[in-house]
Amino acid sequence: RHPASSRTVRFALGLGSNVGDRLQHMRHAARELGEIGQVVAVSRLYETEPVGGPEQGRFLNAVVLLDSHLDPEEILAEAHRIEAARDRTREVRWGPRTLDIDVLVADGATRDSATLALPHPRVSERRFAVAPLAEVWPDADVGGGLTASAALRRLSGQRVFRWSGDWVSGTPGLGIRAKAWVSAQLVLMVAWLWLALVTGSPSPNGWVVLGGGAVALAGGIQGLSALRLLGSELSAYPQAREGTTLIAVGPYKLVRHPIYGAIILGAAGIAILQESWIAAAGVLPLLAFFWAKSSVEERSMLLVFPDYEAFRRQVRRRLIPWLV
Ligand code: PH2
Ligand code: MG
Ligand code: MG
Repeated sequence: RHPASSRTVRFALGLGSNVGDRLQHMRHAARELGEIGQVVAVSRLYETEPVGGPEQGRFLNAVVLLDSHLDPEEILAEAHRIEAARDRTREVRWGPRTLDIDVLVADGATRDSATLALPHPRVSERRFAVAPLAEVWPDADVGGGLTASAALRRLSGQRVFRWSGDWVSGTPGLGIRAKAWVSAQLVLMVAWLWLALVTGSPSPNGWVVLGGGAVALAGGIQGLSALRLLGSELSAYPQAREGTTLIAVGPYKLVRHPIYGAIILGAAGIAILQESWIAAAGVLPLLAFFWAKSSVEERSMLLVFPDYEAFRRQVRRRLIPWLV
């Protein structure tokens, strides 16, 4: 089917899914595309707000770069075949779909027929397509004299959230960035503790001891009960350990990241006990840090735990029950 003499063309294929097990549909597409050519790059996964069409759920989007001997029409036919295998139906234009595979760009080839237009006529206006495209092929010609990265810079609005990890193999690894998060956390916590120790001038006062003690105790209970549940699944990195399960009992019924919340509560309790306004103000950067870390962490959890999305909807608070 692939005569050795014919030259290969690089294709950028846009993948999208917003119905059913979105991640599995996307994985299926990436694997099947490997059967019709050489996959040379796969973008990260983007969770994106729907653009156009009826009210519908968020999409997962990604771009696969494929080197293939097939011509654009044949690639399109293969894409439709792969979509059909995931029970893709075509009822509403721009409506919800299990799997959508669009030919976005074919290197050096243009088309302008009713069934195939290349570059894809709307790719440069759609962040959900051009953001993953710019990641793997920044110089791709998206039409209108624009490269993918130039088109991305011109776009505003349209919210897209990039997930971390290798979504094709299901490896949640953040690589070196995971270690950077842990190092930053250590530095921040040590700096805060030093601040609390040098700025405190506690005079034993019943109310202060009671208030600070209660906050610290709440943090202690929340943190220890979460640690007990996690056991050996505990990891300082903002990603799940391999082979772990999603825990949704105990403190995890109230907050999604009870251990981070416990650190915040503990710090607030110590600041009160130390009667230090400076240490109390220093809790804010700690809070901001754990807010950001848990946000990165959740995008990695979404990759490995299919139930994480429902868990997130159910457990609204992130760090401290009834508060944040
Ligand atoms: N696809 C559409 C219509 N709208 N919105 C997002 N975020 N992602 C898509 O893939 C998408 C869309 C039609 O194919
Ligand atoms: Mg589409
Ligand atoms: Mg399509």
